[in-house]
Amino acid sequence: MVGKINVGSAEAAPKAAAPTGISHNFDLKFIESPDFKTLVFNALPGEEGSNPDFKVKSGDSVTFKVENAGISFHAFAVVSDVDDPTTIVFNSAIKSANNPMKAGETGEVTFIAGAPGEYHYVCTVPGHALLGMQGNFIVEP
Ligand SMILES: [Cu+2]
Repeated sequence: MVGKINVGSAEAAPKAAAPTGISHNFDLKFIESPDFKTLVFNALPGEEGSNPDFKVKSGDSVTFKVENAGISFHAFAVVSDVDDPTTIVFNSAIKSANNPMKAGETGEVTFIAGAPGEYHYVCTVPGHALLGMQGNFIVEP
């Protein structure tokens, strides 16, 4: 086998831009399918508005307003690894898996989008992102 190993001078990791002064307001609702097998944001899969993509620029101010319109407990954050709800970035959490939002509660968080990359917003209660409570949060340079 022939391979190539790159050593040193790797591309620098992306860095956060300076604040841009631009603000975004995003609204989300936690909802559940009647059989509770599907947990999503805003609308069931295939319906309009289900798990929307959000795209911002590094340095933008982002506010998420989130409503727990379900019957279960939920919590919110932007994460770097969609399979690991503990990989929270940008101080973006609303409540937590240990202290989640109850049914009918609302919450909001404002943060500055950091280093460019492809992130995900999820429910941070273990297992909920895997059942569908996840969407793309893209930070552009
Ligand atoms: Cu949840």
